[in-house]
Amino acid sequence: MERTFLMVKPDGVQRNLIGKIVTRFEEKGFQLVGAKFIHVSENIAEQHYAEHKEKPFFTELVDFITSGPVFAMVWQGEGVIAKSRLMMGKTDPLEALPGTIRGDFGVVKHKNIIHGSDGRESAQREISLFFREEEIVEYNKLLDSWIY
Ligand code: DGI
Repeated sequence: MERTFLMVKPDGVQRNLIGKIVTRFEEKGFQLVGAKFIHVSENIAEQHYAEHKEKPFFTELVDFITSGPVFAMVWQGEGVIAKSRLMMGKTDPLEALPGTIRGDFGVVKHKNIIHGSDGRESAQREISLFFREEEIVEYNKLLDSWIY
């Protein structure tokens, strides 16, 4: 089953949005298979944002994601990578549609509440950057027979 990496960023944590965000993905029918509340180290932050290394806002990105605790998660489900990107909304919260997480809760690009992998390759890379294999929990949910 497909998996993705989602993370409530420091602004989402400070604004008490962890519960609401988790609820959206639970209610959609996706399954939480990994979670941890952590302070991201500078080293992990730089690896996580490696594709933005040349961008002028790279230092800002690393400073922000290391500025406070984050809630890192692995979610599983059919089409979870693309669907969670839709549920997050566009990068710029002012462009993100109402009903999306960024559209409902964010205002500026550099404080956009949530991160989510943008494809299969990045999902795999990000999951293994933040989680060890044994930290991913495999389990059956009875409800799945009413979702699939
Ligand atoms: O995958 P996304 O998070 O939607 O967006 P992305 O991979 O293009 O950018 C990663 C993060 O970088 C994004 O969530 C917010 C931040 N960002 C993107 N563009 C800018 C930016 N931050 C600043 N300060 N300025 C930008 O232009």
